[in-house]
Parts: sequence; structure tokens; C-alpha cells
Amino acid sequence: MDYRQLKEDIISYSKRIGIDKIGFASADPFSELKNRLIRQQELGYQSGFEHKNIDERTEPSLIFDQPRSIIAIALAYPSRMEEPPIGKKGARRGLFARASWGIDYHVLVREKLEQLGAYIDSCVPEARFKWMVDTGELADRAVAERAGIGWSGKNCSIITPEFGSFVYLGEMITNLPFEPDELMEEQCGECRKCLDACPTGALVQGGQLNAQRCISFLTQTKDFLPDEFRTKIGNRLYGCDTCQVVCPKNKGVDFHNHPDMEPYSEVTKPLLQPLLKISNREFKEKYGFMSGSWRGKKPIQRNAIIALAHFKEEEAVGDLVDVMNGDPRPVIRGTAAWALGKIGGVEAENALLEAKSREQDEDVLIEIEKGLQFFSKE
Ligand code: B12
Ligand code: SF4
Ligand code: SF4
Repeated sequence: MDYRQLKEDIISYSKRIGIDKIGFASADPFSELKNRLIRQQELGYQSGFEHKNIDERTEPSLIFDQPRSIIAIALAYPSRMEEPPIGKKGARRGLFARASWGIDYHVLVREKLEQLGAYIDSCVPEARFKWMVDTGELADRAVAERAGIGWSGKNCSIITPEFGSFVYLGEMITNLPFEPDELMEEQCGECRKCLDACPTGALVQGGQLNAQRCISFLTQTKDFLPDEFRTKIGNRLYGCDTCQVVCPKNKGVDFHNHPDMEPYSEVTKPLLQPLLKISNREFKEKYGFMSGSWRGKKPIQRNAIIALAHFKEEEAVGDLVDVMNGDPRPVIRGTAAWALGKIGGVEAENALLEAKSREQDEDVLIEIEKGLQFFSKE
């Protein structure tokens, strides 16, 4: 088999099916990454969303019989919305990060990997492969870096010279001995804009993230948001793009190569108030197709409440009172209580006092107290 020719054929095919970038890597163990993952774990810097088994994450032979190469792919996603709706008093809006615009990228990247797999199969019947995107064992960024897709930026993202860091990554382990591509030279240089712009100091140093402080992670948690972060999250409902938006390598980068990635602005920048009382069914119908809804409606609703507090949205007081009094979930009731205190006003204060005499849940009572403290500070 002429693997050099096959590699060329695969590259041509990948272009025909709309894969924006492809690279080939060895399937050797990821030894540096292994040390890094262990260290991150020791420091308590991981998010908990990573695949748990570090050996499997860094040793392809543990998850695939006799791996010979890994094919990495990248799909470029848009960074600008056409005519985004503008939020205003009485109609405030929240934000889903760009990685959640359009149809869930897990589906879109998977489709490309499946097509690529079918093509390789048609060329080499004895080919075996295992593909993954995001939820698989391997670290997608480490694979992409090794395959020369881009370099690992100080903001942790893989940055491609062509599409900036606004790319989704996926890969396929194979039993075919392709010639590996070369690593790309690091191009951050002296820049440190991302480190300076991160609202929570989550980037401990270039290329090292304390995920527990990263707003992207925090928007995806289901419990109460720690106080420290409630003023930092702003109107983000899912994810955070700050360290990518400030990156000079993303300047002017905005690719619309995939119609399925186009944002529906009413969903990616939705009105906040209707989210407070949305039913499970409505939520699934309206938001279920996007990656940002994977944790269900609770974190999004909690973040929407915090966003309304961020805007000090007086028009939302009535709805927030209803939620504080009637929602069955303590996190939602408590966050609404805190938000009412932050927004202020007589109606909010009276509702908090009334709730204080009736509420049974200890965590919610703590939030009611926090809400009332805003009034004593006035
Ligand atoms: C867990 C996870 C998160 C966590 C933790 C992120 C993190 N930086 O670790 C949270 C929830 C915070 C998160 C947020 C985001 N994520 Co995320 N996430 C993942 C996931 C599932 C695992 C990542 C992981 O293993 N992290 C552990 C760290 C240690 O490794 P890493 O950053 O992945 O790998 C690099 C470092 O290890 C570094 N490294 C290794 N050794 C050493 C040694 C030294 C000295 C240094 C400096 C560096 C270094 O090199 C590796 C390659 O770049 C991957 C999918 C996957 N299976 O890999 C997606 C993934 C990384 N996420 C992705 C995206 C898009 C995001 C967000 C942009 C989403 C958003 N808009 O909110 C943010 C970006 C936040 C950020 N600054 O990193 C994309 C990244 C695409 C890209 N171009 O890089 C991925 C690859 C999903 C995908 N398949 O497309 N994510
Ligand atoms: S995603 Fe946001 S919070 Fe996380 S490192 Fe980047 S700027 Fe900081
Ligand atoms: S902002 Fe600067 S330092 Fe950070 S990733 Fe971009 S180029 Fe690198």
C-alpha cells in the first residue's frame, strides 16, 4: 500500500467534504501531557469534565489495538453574528459562547469523521479506526498540536494561522502507518493579552488553566455559583470567549463555512426573562440542539438570574419573586433571592422579608440573608 499517496488522497477528500484542516500524528504515548494532567489533578485545577483515566488519555494503545497514527481534523466556526439583537431595559439578553452557536458541534464533527472513515474504508478494507470528539479519551488539543493543526496558545486554545482559535477539534486513531506532520511553531511571542483580560485570573500562567476559576466551567455547574464569581460572569449563559476575543490572532477571523454552524440570534443571544419560567419541554425544543444545553436548563436559568442582577433589571422583579417563592429547586430560589437584593427596591425587599419567614431550606435562607444585606448597605 502506498501510504504517502493514500495520505494525499485523504487530504483531498477531506477538502471535498468541507473539513477545514487536517493533520497526521504518530500514535506514540503523550508523555508530557501525562505529567501535565497528573500535576493539574494534584493542584485541583481540573474541571471534572475530562475523561477520568489519565493512562487511557495519554496512551493510545490502551484504547485501540496496535495504533499506528492519529488523524486530526478541525472545523472552523463563525465568530460574528449578523445583526445581533440588542438587549435593552425591559428586554435584557444573555449570551451563549461561540462554541455553542448552531447545531451541536459534536454532531457536526462526528459526521465529518464518519465520512472520512467511510472513505478510508473504501480505499483500505483492512483499515481500522476509532474516532472521537470532545467526550473521547484523548485530549483533542494535544492531538491537534502534534498533528500540526495549530499551536497551543497561552489562552490554552489551539490556534491555527488560517482560522484563529475558532475551530472545533476531533480525531481518529488508525492502524495505518501515515507519515506524521510537523509541529507548528508557537506564535504567541511576548503577547499576554489573554492572561491580562481573563476576568477571574483563571489562566494561572501561559498555557495553564485553573478550570475551577474559569467562567466557561462555572457557567456549566449546577450548584450555587460562589459569590466571588457572581459579579464576573456578566450576562454569559454558557461558556466564555474573552481570552479568544482579545487574541490578536483572532482579529478579523470570522468563517462561515458550515451552514449548520450559523447562529440563530434569538437562541444564542436570548431574552433573559422568558428563561426563568421555561418548561423542560420548551427548553428542549428551543435549546436542545445546541452544545451549550448539555447540562440541562438549570445552570442556564441560574445564569439568567445572575445576568438580570448584573443589569439591575427592575422589570424582572415580579418574575424573580415568583421564582424565589415557587421554584422547587433551592439553587434557583436562592439565586433569585440574591438577585432581588442586588436589584433592590421596595417590592424586592418586602418579598425577601416575607420569604425569610416562610422558607425552610437552609441554603436558600443564607441567600435570602445575603439579599437583605444589600439593603442594609444602602
Ligand atoms: C475539560 C474541557 C474544558 C474545561 C477545562 C479546559 C482546559 N483548558 O483544560 C472547561 C469547561 C473550562 C473548558 C472550557 C473551554 N473549552 Co473545553 N474542553 C475540555 C475537554 C473535554 C478536555 C480538556 C482537557 O483535557 N484539559 C486538560 C488540559 C491540561 O489539557 P488541554 O488544554 O486540553 O491540552 C493542552 C495542555 O495540556 C498543554 N500542555 C501539556 N503539557 C504542557 C506543559 C506546559 C508547560 C504547558 C505550558 C502546556 C502544556 O498542551 C495541550 C495541547 O494544547 C476538551 C475535549 C477533549 N477531549 O480534549 C474540550 C476542548 C479543549 N474545549 C474546547 C473549547 C472550544 C472550549 C472553550 C473555548 C468553550 C467556551 N467558549 O467556553 C473554553 C476555553 C477555556 C480555556 N481557556 O481553555 C475545544 C478547544 C478547541 C481549540 N481550538 O482549542 C475542545 C478541544 C473541544 C473540541 N473537541 O473542540 N473546556
Ligand atoms: S474562558 Fe474566560 S474565564 Fe476561562 S480562561 Fe478564558 S477568559 Fe478566563
Ligand atoms: S492573546 Fe496573545 S498570548 Fe494569548 S493566545 Fe493570543 S497571541 Fe497568545
